Amino acid sequence: MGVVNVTPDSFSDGGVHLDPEAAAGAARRMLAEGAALVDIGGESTRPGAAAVSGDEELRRVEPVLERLAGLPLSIDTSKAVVARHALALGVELVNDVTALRGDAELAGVVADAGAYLCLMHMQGEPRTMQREPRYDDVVSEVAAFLEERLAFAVSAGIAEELVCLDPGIGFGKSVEHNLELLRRLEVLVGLGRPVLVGVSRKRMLGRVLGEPDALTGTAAASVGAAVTAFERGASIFRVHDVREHVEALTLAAAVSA
Ligand code: HH2
Repeated sequence: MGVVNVTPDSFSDGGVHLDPEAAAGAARRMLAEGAALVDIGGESTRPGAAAVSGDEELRRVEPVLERLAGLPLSIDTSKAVVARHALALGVELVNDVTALRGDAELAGVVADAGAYLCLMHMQGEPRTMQREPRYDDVVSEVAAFLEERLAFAVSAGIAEELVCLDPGIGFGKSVEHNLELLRRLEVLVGLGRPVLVGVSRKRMLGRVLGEPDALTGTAAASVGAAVTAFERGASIFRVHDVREHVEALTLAAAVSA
């Protein structure tokens, strides 16, 4: 899954893809490099990010989705109004970082469209989530949360076969919490749904490399993290550097096979 953020403030590509033509070009390039789909987002969820209105989010993403009609896309949104428009334009998957807790109408929109859905774990909300996140056992707490949100999605009429689960790397988690989730990813894989991991360029990578003030991580560190996640059963990788990940994961898959 390639990432294109149509935002001024995303942590890694903020401002780069604000022009719809540039955003569509980046998405096409990612598909040509081997991405199975591209995740289009109109609201940053980086730590400290401010929320945007549905109107503004739609204004950012709609011209991009129109230019990419017919291509495999997901929409990174928590808002029913944005998801509804995106699905009408042919988007196949709704990637909701609130796991259907942000907008009471979103579950119905996904169910009615028969769309794929990604449910992600987050402790707190983006503005404040990195202020001292706490868990007794991060892996079992994230697993219990995802299991509960999956049951909720199914009760709202979304087919279980259409749902993937995501530990939410960096969403209300310390570096050690993130590492523990990657280390014991099999517990989440054991929930029986495909596991998506989004660690690409995140600041924890820079911190592991010894830069306490890092705001992003490198492509090489991202690839390393993705390969370890693959080896523990992850099957969808949300990444900014598509070619590098496709090459590394093709190699890792060949070894596993
Ligand atoms: N991470 C980000 C955004 N959406 N969705 C899922 N399912 N999993 C993730 O880990 C995830 C996500 C944050 O990264 P990015 O989109 O690059 O930045 P920003 O939120 O600043 O736009």
